[in-house]
Amino acid sequence: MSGETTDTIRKKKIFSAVKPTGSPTIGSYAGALKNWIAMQDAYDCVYCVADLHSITVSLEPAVFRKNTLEMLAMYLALGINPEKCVLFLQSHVSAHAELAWVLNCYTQFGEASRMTQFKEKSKRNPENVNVGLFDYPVLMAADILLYQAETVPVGEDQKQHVELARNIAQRFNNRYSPTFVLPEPVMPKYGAKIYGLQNPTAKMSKSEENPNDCVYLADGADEIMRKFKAAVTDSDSAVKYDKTNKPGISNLLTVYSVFSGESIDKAEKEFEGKGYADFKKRVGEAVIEFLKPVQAEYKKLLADKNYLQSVMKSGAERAARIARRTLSKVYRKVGFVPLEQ
Ligand code: AQP
Repeated sequence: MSGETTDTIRKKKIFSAVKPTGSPTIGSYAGALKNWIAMQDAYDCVYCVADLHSITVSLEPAVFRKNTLEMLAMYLALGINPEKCVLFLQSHVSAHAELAWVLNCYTQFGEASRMTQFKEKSKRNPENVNVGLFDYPVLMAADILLYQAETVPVGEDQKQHVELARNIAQRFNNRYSPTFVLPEPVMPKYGAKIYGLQNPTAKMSKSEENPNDCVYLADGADEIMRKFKAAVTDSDSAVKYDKTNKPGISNLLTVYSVFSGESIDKAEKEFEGKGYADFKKRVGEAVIEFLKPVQAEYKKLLADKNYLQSVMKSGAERAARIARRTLSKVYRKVGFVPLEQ
């Protein structure tokens, strides 16, 4: 059933999104998308392509449009089913921007300034520290709260933002009366933070400048293998999970576990006595095997513009209906004068 389910046993609601600032990575899959797919049956899911969030960095319009459609096609190819969940583009539902403005007025400058991602991104890109970047977590709070999501599947880097959304919701509820459900972040056991292949102490990011640091879900098999073979490890030879002393190998073990479905303990046993070269090759193969059918489906979907349009249209209509209900409630509570119909 959809986001508007009336099942007698009410399913918990979840919301999540990925921004199309580039092609999705194995990190986005491990931290968020894998959970999205797993949660589709048991939860009432609302998923979106967070295009509004993307313009905090400067993007070429044609490239941005392409990224957005590719992201949608990748969601579908991975198995996000628009019959089971509400799937849409964020910019197609104006309530996101509208609620974000209201929530800005219930967010303290100090608490927004403490957001780690804002601090890190401002440092990395000092020539474009725009207000949108600062306000990003408030828009994310609006995304989540509009759908009354109880659970938000995210990677580790977004946990702080979900906690901020919860604080804003609580503040609003205390000021008026219960309006928003208080959301909780949920992270996967393995893969909540996948690190770069060249720098295994920093998060793998789709906008990373070094293309060898990052494996994209749309990368070809040869490219994937080349990147894994070149992954930074250490001078030891034991395939053991030890984040402090062996960050590269620990990261590769995590990737292997996410894509092969094997636990890290079992993987350690599997690679006992084998060298790093063998291990890296197996990690590459596991990712390639997993992605083969996904990429075939992705290519088909990308070529079917009419289908993508129909998914976007019905998703936007369904999302807007749910979002409008929450926004109307908020406007009423704040004291805006309603326009009589
Ligand atoms: N490396 C990662 N490991 C685990 N989870 C990750 N996520 C992203 N990278 C990793 C999770 O994927 C979801 C969507 O993220 P996003 O694209 O909306 O934002 P982000 O976290 O800022 O992703 P990037 O790749 O780092 O984007 P850029 O480079 O554009 O800033 C989130 O749940 C995130 O935790």
